[in-house]
Amino acid sequence: MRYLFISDLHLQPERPDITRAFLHCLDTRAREADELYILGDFFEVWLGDDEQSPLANEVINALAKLSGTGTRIYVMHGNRDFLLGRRFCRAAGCTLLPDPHIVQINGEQVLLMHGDSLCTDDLAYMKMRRLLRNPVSLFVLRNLSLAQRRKIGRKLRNESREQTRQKPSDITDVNLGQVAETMRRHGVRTLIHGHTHRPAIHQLVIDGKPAQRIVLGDWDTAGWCLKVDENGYRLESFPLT
Ligand code: LP5
Repeated sequence: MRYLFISDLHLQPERPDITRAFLHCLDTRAREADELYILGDFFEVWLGDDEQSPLANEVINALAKLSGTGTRIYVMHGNRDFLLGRRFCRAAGCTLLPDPHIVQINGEQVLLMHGDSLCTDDLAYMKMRRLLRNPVSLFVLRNLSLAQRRKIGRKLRNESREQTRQKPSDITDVNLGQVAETMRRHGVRTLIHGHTHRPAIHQLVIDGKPAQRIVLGDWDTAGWCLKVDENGYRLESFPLT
């Protein structure tokens, strides 16, 4: 089996270069894979499946085309697109995964996450996450008008941009104790996540045994993907052109 993992593309009309690179990736790398996993922050901001846009339609059509060729597509929510829902997935031919989710790869249980829930030192973010992601808030948010969601979404992005600039970089990274505890709880030796925009393969020792944390890269100055096959894990970057 061949797997392809990507995350943090932040697709948006203002960055057609990223959309082009993604569509090219679907036609090449993803077509060679049996399964494609998109681990959150696929879109810069997703306000709900009722938001029609040329970009969303283009992406949905491209995913549906890929899924028609036999590649299974899985999508997980990120902190920017947690309102992405069933209507999108039905149209795009993909399956929405819970966060966290365990997948069997090469006979091993592998834990998949977006990664934001591991940033437990970022107390202001954790508070905001709890507030936005509880079932009552989600119900209320989904039932606001699109204009209201746009207004709140803009406010949150601006506030977040401002605050993130001022946070020390260790605060916005994962908490390593939380990583170990999460991997222990799920009984896994491999964790794949995005969110932090710090692509790397970290070799760990948890309870005296080897483990690894693979961090996917964000698509900004380059594109990033993780290829997995019977030979192991390869984190690759490529130009956006
Ligand atoms: O996204 P990124 O990586 O830049 O920053 C994240 C954290 N920020 C966020 C916010 C998102 O960027 C914007 C959310 C858009 C959601 C759109 C859909 C829902 C819209 C609602 C529709 C009704 O996730 C950032 C982390 C960073 O990752 C690293 O982990 O630090 O967290 C923050 O910056 C949070 C601030 O510290 C706290 C913000 C308080 C905001 C108060 C605004 C009040 C307005 C609310 C109105 C309801």
